[in-house]
Amino acid sequence: MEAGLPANPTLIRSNAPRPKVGIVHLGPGAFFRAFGAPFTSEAVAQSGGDWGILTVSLRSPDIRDRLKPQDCAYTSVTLAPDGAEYAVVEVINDILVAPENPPAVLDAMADPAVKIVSLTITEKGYCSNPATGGLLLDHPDIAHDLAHPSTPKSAIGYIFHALNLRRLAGVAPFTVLSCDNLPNNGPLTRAVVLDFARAFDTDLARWIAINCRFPATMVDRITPATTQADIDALAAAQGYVDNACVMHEPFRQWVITDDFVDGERPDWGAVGAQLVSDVETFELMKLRCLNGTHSALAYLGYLAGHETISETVADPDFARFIKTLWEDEIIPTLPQPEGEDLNAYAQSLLTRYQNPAIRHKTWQIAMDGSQKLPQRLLGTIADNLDAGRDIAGLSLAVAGWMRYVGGVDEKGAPIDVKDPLVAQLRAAYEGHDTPESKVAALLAIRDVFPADLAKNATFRAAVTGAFTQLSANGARATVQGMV
Ligand code: CS2
Repeated sequence: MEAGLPANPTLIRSNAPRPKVGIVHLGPGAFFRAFGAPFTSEAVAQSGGDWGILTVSLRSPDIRDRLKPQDCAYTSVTLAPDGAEYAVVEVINDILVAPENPPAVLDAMADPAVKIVSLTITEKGYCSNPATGGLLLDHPDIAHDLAHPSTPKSAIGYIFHALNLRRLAGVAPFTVLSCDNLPNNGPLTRAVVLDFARAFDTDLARWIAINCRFPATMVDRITPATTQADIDALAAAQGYVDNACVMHEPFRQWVITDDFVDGERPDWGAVGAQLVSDVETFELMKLRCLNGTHSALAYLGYLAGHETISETVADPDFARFIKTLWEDEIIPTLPQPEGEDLNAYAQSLLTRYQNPAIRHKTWQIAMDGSQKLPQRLLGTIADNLDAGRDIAGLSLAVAGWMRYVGGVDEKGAPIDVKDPLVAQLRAAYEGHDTPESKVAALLAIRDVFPADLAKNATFRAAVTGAFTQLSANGARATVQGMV
């Protein structure tokens, strides 16, 4: 090494020509950098097109501060059980931090060259009622955005006001592409944008309803949050520091409804995305099989003292538990997605969970449970109740969530519960003494549990029974008892 040079220089972007910006992406977190951005970068390499990405952080400057010094290049690290592969992704042209200059973000979204606004803003970013999907008009950010067209805060406010600017300028709308784990994420996004629009200007609502497109997607790649240890490991392996690197599993699957404004989109199909006419069956399969068992493992695994998913499923009782969930309670509720074998799909999920190179924390997946439970567990339970099928395992997962949001683990240590409803959940839990009354208070939260389900006697009994056992015997023994 030459004297004076740092041991590990920072990643430097190549001089490759940059496609012009055609996509504005809201939410530059690890999942987007591990999934949508590489797909787009590969599609451009394969088929060309002006599909450079301008990404926007709606809240914190952290990712901008990591990406900008590297000219928005970063490393996507594929972690297989037998080793890692590294690819530098250079498809992000710039990154903005919305609260620093909201009008600049609106201008970028209103640019006629932008054809797609894509989103990875997590479930809570839609400001919708998790149980019903409708826009929360009294959400503070939504109330703010209805009153302040040029300085929005929420993704929905940005989308609406940018569409307004485009209509005023006589420019066609962009396609809004939701890439979050919500059922029917396209129609859901359309519904909340239209709820917002109707509260602002019904004429504009009509224009959006007719001209804008909101394709649904199913997105899948396990991507734990990047840690400093990951950054250090990359530096040791590759000889450069990349503060914006992302770690993910080899598997990826993207199913998209092929419904874009003027048909304009990158050639994602050329690099493995499935462009279909109906995403719903794929989305249900993924939300219920993967995210449903992920949440079950997150709450019960955390309570049992497991730090990661791979650690949790290394415990044979937990592995058996989720296999039973798939076989008896999840797969029987699913319609058949074209070209998928549901039993093989579930089997491959277990293999993916077992990947020891992926350190996906139970605590990370446990986050925002109030926003996740309805589509991951409760819909499946409701379908089973209608069909007279078993709900014991899924009810144990719901009871695990209830114990978890109580905020104290099985050793008496506090749990750092992250959830937009944390205060309400904690109050329901702490305001009651017996398992029955705690469960009843949590079931009464209408943002999470639809009234019909909460009133169902079979469901109430199953959750109360599971919660009582969890409180008395702990998660390990309860899971063991169930299998
Ligand atoms: C996880 C998902 O954090 C979570 O809630 O269940 O992020 C999951 O890893 C992805 O949906 C996999 O595609």
